[in-house]
Amino acid sequence: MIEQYGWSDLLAQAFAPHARAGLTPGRVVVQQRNGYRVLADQGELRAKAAGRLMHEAGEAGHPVVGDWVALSLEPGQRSATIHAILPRRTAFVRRAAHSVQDVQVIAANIDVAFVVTSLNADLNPRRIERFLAAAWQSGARPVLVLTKADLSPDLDAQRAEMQALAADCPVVVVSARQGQGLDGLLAHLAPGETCVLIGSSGVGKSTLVNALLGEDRMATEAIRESDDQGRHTTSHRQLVRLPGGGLIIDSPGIREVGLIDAEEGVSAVFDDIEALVAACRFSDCSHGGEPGCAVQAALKSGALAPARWASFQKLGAELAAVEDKAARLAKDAKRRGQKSYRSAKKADRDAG
Ligand SMILES: Nc1nc2c(ncn2[C@@H]2O[C@H](COP(=O)(O)OP(=O)(O)OP(=O)(O)O)[C@@H](O)[C@H]2O)c(=O)[nH]1
Ligand SMILES: [Mg+2]
Ligand SMILES: [Zn+2]
Repeated sequence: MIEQYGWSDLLAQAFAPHARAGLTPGRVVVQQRNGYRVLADQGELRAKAAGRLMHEAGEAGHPVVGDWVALSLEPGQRSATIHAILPRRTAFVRRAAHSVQDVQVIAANIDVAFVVTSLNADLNPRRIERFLAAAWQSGARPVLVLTKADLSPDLDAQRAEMQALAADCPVVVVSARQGQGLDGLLAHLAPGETCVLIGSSGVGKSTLVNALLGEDRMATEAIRESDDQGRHTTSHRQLVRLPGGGLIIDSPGIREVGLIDAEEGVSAVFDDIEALVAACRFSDCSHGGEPGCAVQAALKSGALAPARWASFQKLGAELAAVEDKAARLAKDAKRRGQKSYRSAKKADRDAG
């Protein structure tokens, strides 16, 4: 059963100490205010996090949808207690509402982040850029998804504008209503991989999940006619399995503000690796074989999984690229601003 939800040999390795302690592996599929639903070999179970887990950890240490967890089962009942969370391979994070320092993890162990925006209204490039940067930051592969193609005033122009903005990230155009573009979307998600839908309320995330499922399992609601805003119809995150074997997480609409900045995002997900890096003998250690390298030592002892180290390094490179691009865009904008200022002055002079 859990194999269908992305369980792997690597996870089984990480789980070994919990298995020895008599715990059962499961994946969090629903997160609600009053508890969780977890998919285990025994089926879908209601679960609560152990008090210790909720108290010791900051908010980033609470279980979230997509997490692999260690469970104790109540005999005879369909309920369980979550005792531990396996290290997250990737995580989509944002700043917690109540605190500047604390981060909230939106979803964990995601392979693909679908950044969703709709073509029925004016596109908001700044917003989409922030969503994309947050998606890069999560460690997942971002894909920009343009929904409601059937309502687009000028599909080719909108697509070109978005492709320019998304740079190397793929852009997919869909219409859930007309069943158009769904195969192209699914091409980005291999069986056993997990994706999350991220975007504002009302862009059509739940409608898209229903179209991919071939049934109306998620609640959807019309957007307000006055201002095209969604109504925050989806209230909790939920992971479901698609007919093709991919896993998809529908989530409530989120605003792009408060998406964490790059450095904090990495820290939230890879704090264990950052602690290792800080423990290397040389502060400029390249972790490539210098004496006293804590990273190499952890890799050798098995305390740090090679895959996790690789994804940390990959994330660093991608973040640098996103930051470069942001700096370039800012510079371009400034140059354009100056040019138009200059040409405006010239026009003034010419007129005068
Ligand atoms: N014409 C058209 N309408 C669509 C399409 N996809 C979604 N919609 C409509 O857009 C509205 C909002 O869709 P939802 O799926 O509820 O949006 P959501 O992103 O899940 O919104 P939240 O749950 O609030 O975050 C609904 O009325 C849908 O019928 C589409 O491809 N074409
Ligand atoms: Mg929804
Ligand atoms: Zn080192």
